[in-house]
Amino acid sequence: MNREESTLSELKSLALSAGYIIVGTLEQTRRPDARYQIGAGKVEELARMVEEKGAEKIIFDNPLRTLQNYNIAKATRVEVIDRFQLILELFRRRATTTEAQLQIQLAVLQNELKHARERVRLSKGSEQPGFMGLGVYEADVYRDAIKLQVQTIRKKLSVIRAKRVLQRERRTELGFLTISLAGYTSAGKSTLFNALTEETALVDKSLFTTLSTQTRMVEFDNRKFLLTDTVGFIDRLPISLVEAFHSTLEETIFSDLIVLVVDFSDPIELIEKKINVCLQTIDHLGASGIPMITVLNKVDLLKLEVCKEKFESLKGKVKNPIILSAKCQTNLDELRKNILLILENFQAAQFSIPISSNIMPFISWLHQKADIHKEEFTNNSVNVGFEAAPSVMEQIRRKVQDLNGNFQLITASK
Ligand SMILES: Nc1nc2c(ncn2[C@@H]2O[C@H](COP(=O)(O)OP(=O)(O)OP(=O)(O)O)[C@@H](O)[C@H]2O)c(=O)[nH]1
Ligand SMILES: [Mg+2]
Repeated sequence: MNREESTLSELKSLALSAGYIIVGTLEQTRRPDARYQIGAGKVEELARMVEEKGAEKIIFDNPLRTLQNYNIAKATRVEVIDRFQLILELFRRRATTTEAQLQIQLAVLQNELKHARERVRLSKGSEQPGFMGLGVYEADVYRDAIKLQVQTIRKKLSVIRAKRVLQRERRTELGFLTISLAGYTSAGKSTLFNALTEETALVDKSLFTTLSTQTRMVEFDNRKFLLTDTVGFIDRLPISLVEAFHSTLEETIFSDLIVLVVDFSDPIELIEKKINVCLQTIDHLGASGIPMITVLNKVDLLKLEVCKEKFESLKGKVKNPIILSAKCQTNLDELRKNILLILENFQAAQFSIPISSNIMPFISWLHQKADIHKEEFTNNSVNVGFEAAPSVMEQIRRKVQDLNGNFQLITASK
């Protein structure tokens, strides 16, 4: 499967997940045309195809500029959207929580703001599908109206976010270590979440089934942990959507262990591509220092030989790989054992450092690397109690020393 095939097949899955019926596909490999994105001859072919098949919408894999969108709609007489708009539509359909709904509205409005001026200009006196109704606005009035809505949504989101931070702090105070399931959309995160928690989170073959996080207690070997199911990652997720979903995705940053779920039944090149997307997203969220286990899921779909071959080519490229099937619940014990191995190695420590201008960057860095149980600011010092993986403990000790603090290792974790 080459890059084009895999992106087109992903676009198809996205369209199906959003409820579309696909009546035809058209491909072209060339430098993007300024006017139509595709070539002028190809647009004619597209227009004929739309008419013959009775298509009601065209979905482009490449991002479209406003003018290109307008020109194609004019030539084909149907509405045109691109991959980003499709993802937004899909998210909008799926959003069930208030937070997810607000996050999507924010992403939609931010996108609209970017294109507002040109969309208003193009829609003056036009009856183009997708551009209708905007002609009554002056561009500035329209932009101001959107900006106001953005502000209102941001305010509402910050209230929800504060609640989420509070919940997280409570959980930390209780002293539970947290594990989050991360991974490409449809990798099987919710299926694994259900298998480990005996919950019934929604599982579906379509993309972006989960758009809000949920956390449950799990118990392995008499130790309790908190397990979080999260929203999936996807290639070329527009930055405005990542930003809008930041507080949901942020749950990943504040965990002690990331279980990266991978669909092992995909072709090997696609597996590697998706893993890269996930690692980049995790890095972008500031969570790359957190210990990781890589679950190679859906092994029930593979023959033993193929499984061995794929495992060989991934070995060394992924952290702590474990092959399993979340659906058939095979090899889950191996996963539990590995989770315990990593989390039981956590060590507890405390330090006290004199207040100086350098401590805030250090404290916010520490929040990403360690599980903080106590944080106390006095007149002239800050006292912190925390747990961290042995690999970061040494870094923390050195930084504390550099800041003229007192560092004390308490015990290996419970
Ligand atoms: N054969 C097989 N299918 C699986 C396995 N795990 C998950 N699936 C299927 O893969 C699809 C996606 O599963 P989900 O658990 O919804 O995936 P997700 O990662 O939570 O997806 P999003 O929430 O959409 O990001 C569903 O059709 C599951 O039944 C497995 O181990 N084997
Ligand atoms: Mg899910």
